[in-house]
Amino acid sequence: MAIEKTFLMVKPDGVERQLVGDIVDRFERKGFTLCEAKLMTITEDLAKQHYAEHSERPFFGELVDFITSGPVFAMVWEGENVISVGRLMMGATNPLESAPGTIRGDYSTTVSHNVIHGSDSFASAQREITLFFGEEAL
Ligand code: RTP
Ligand code: MG
Repeated sequence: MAIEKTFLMVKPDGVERQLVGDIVDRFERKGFTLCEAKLMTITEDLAKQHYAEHSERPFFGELVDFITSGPVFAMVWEGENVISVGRLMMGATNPLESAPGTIRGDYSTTVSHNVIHGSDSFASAQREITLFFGEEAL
């Protein structure tokens, strides 16, 4: 049994559309445990660090502008295989592949405004939890 932690974040479009409660509810009903949460506005510097792996991609500027455009709801969740199961619950990045029943599949039609972020690996989870909540949240 792999009990692990992941970093999840409702993006500015999801906060604006008042989807925070629904998203928290989905993860609680699944059986995961909320460990940390805060409503915050991401600085340009934090956005660039968070999405550093995409810094050479053509959409990087738009991505940083979007994620800093309004408050996000940052969270740490714990549970069995929560990193990969959380990604399944989010749905695919490509809106043509995000299935109904997933968060993106239910609430988003575009790749840019896609409601939620989730760590994509153990290493990403460790890095992102530390970046947003400090090492003590690991
Ligand atoms: P995220 O990091 O936000 O959880 O999303 P993800 O893992 O599903 O996707 P990733 O490949 O990490 O991309 C990060 C975010 O960049 C935007 N994106 N735009 N225009 C494009 O082709 C494109 N590709 C990716 C998306 O908003 C994606 O969530
Ligand atoms: Mg990603």
